[in-house]
Amino acid sequence: MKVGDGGVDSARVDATGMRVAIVVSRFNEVVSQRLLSGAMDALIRHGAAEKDIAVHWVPGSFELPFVAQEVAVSGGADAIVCLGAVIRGETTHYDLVADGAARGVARVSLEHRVPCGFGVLTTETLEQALERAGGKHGNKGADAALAAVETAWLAREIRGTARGEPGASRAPSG
Ligand code: INI
Repeated sequence: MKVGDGGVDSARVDATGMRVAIVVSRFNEVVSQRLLSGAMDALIRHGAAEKDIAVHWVPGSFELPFVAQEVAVSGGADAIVCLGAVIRGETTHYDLVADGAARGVARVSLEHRVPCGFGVLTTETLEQALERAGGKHGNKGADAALAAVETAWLAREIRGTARGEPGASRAPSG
């Protein structure tokens, strides 16, 4: 098993033929644009076709769950990736936005049975966020994308709809 920094078993991550929706927050765009690039790169490196990746921009992280829900209800995605950056300011708004995004995305995932990768950074400073968006702490957008794809495969296996590899019948290569 090859497990990367993001906890993903890379031997299980095959995005070939998978329809992925990325919902990304425009707030702190300098960070979220890098998370988006990381997610796109990772998906394409693991076999996704660009035409099968839909990107939906939303105003802020608080809006991520609603649009993720719309995608889930439409049935248009096998996996959803939510990206954003919530950076602590001087008010408690930070906690409300971060909490709303996390709980909302989790709820969409469970209620609609669509794996949702959670790539929303919650940091004290912009610098810490950039370090996690392609800097010295990796790219959490890429990690969230691969986590969603791995989880989508797991769901296919459990539901018995896997069409071959990677799947239960496939020996991990690493
Ligand atoms: N949205 C973010 O994505 N990150 C933040 O850091 C942030 N802060 O700090 O306020 C933020 N706020 C906007 C929020 O997500 C909503 O868009 C807004 O409240 C309108 O609903």
